[in-house]
Amino acid sequence: MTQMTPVIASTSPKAGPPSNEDNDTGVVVETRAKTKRPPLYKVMLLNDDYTPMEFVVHVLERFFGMTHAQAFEIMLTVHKKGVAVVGVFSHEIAETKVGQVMDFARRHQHPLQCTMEKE
Ligand code: TYC
Repeated sequence: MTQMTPVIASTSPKAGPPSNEDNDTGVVVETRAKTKRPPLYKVMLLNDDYTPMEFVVHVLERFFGMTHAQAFEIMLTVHKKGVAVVGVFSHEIAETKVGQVMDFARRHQHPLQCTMEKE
């Protein structure tokens, strides 16, 4: 779906696209394709009663490039509040991160849950 945005044209006509349309006011209106930034996705970690704190800290260091101090702080936020955003990414990167965390947790037999949500 391409949204066409009306723009008041400059007084000096210029060559080539975008297209000019004249209307009954004599005002020249240009239309151009509106560029949209791709949507971003929050990746979130959920608390549970069984995953060891050190494991969560390790996940945040390994898959989200956090320092030990940053990772420990975010882990404690999840532990106390139940959930925290650990990063914001494109759809493809967010899906990859969620998959990596879920796979790593499963391989270590921890119930840690990682989800994504449109920002
Ligand atoms: N609540 C867990 C515990 O007390 C620690 C934990 C923190 C688990 C963050 C998951 O996303 C999580 N061992």
